[in-house]
Amino acid sequence: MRRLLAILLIVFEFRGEKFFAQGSYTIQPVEVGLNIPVRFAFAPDSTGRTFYLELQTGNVKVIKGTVAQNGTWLHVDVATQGERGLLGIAFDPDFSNNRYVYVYYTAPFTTPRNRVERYTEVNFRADTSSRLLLYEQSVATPCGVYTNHNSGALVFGTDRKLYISVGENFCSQLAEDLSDPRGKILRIEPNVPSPNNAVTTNPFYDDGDPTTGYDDRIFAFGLRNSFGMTLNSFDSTIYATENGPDCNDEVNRILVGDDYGWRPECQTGPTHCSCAQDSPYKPPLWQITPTIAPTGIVVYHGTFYPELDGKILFVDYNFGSLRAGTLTPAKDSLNVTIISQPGLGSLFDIVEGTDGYIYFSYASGISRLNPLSTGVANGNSPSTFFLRQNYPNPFNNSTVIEYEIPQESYVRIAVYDGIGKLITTLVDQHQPAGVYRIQFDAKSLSSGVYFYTIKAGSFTDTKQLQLIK
Ligand SMILES: [Ca+2]
Ligand SMILES: [Ca+2]
Repeated sequence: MRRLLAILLIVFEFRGEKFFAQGSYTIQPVEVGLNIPVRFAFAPDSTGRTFYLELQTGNVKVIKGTVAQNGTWLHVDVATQGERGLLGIAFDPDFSNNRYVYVYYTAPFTTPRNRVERYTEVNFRADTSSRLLLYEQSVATPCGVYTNHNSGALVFGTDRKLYISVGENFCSQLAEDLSDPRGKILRIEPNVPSPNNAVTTNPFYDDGDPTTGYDDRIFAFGLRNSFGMTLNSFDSTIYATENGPDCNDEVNRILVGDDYGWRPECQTGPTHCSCAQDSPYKPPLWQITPTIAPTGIVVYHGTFYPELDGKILFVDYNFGSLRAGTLTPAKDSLNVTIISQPGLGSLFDIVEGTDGYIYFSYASGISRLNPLSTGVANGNSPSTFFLRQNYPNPFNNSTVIEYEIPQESYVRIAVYDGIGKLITTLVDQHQPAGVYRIQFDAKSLSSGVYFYTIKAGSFTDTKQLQLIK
């Protein structure tokens, strides 16, 4: 009964959250039949490759466009118990020249070790002879040996240093212990081998040796398991998800030297959930109880989803939801709503593709969030309603339609064929004043004359477009 009550409580809390009002996103499968792609990343070069990590096989694999490539880019032997495995990937900021790729995984010793290694790509595979060990830490703790809370996120800062999220291996006392790297976000020099590769300006840097005095590699501390971490290129700051026990999951803005408050009294006991996570500790931007187990996180800066521009997007394991958070101007709080419930089970990672689309991974695949409409063309506030002639016109496959609305309006744009039959609805939502540009994809239509109509408030207009195949 107690268990049932707990489940009901979770459902109630979940239903109590607000969904976005302006329509719902559709989901487009990109790759299916994968084996727990726990994280993925787009190669920052012109090859159009997506790298993904198979959590439990230790394989790094590559998709080119939407075609899975044969073989593996890299294989590392991994421990697979609990949350162990292949956990993190990052490309060097100068990847197109130096071909460096970084991975985080649990190596299978008698007592396993979490590691960060760098590999150089040669002929589109990792050259295993190029291996450089950057971080290595046994999972043994003063509390015992546990299989969870390995974190494993890797991110480059705008300072071109490598940031590593390391969980406390289920030993809460380590998170506040400045002589241990666990329960921390570390910052290291990406080209110097382990262990004396701390950045000399780190807040607890003393002698450069992590085993004496402070662990010089610590950038921020007081964390339990910050599974997801991302660099927001607009404010040069790192944002991370944080997993509480049965309560107090968080999103944090990670600043140098800050203490995020995870400690033993928050772990168990009747009052553990009321254990303060705010001042004097660094308060979370957002927190939620009961646990959703937040995983991947990204700050969106593309144009395909104007309603999400600048928002912090994150996904979760327990409910498989995509959430979007809006930062307050002071950047001290996040207003979060669920924007999509794909129904694909647990979600692991969310990434903005080099093409500007939002992608996410689940236990057996990677999918794309389809835009509601495409981007606001510019920041000007138009003075009248206006529907422009599409361009190019005539067109082959795809054309762009631009329109202007001088005030917030309910906008509907639809395409009809020559006899007035509805072909598709391109926009159907409330939109703020602005200049908008949407793409009309006509790959599945045959050549001919079509019409597109806008209805915005009391304004209507129709124009003709010509498809030539
Ligand atoms: Ca030291
Ligand atoms: Ca906290």
